[in-house]
Amino acid sequence: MKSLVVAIVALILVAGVAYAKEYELNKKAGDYNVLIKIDKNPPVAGKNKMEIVITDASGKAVTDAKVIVELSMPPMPGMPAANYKSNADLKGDKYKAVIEPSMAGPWNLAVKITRGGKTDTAKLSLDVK
Ligand SMILES: [Cu+2]
Repeated sequence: MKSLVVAIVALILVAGVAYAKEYELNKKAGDYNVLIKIDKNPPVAGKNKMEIVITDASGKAVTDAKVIVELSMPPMPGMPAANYKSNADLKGDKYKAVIEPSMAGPWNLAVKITRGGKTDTAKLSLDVK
């Protein structure tokens, strides 16, 4: 009986972790390490909440940068190129933004970090469902 309870608890934990799994990716932008999290995995057409944690070469959180998120899709048959830009706002030591891809498909995401007059960019591609 005890082992059954343990097995059920383990199952619930595994299911919980699988359910809570968000999109997460580490990227480099110049000397910065950029941790990108999206609340939906895979990201979806429509609203997705994004969280960005920027750390410098020494691992210290960067909180004095201007961060812009650019989302783009190259033109395709029946659709002109799409480009969206939004500011990521600092909350605590995280930058938060909402991205809204207008359709499913491959999107390019650029996180532009401007600090001390210099801009570094982390780029990634998103497979939006
Ligand atoms: Cu398209």
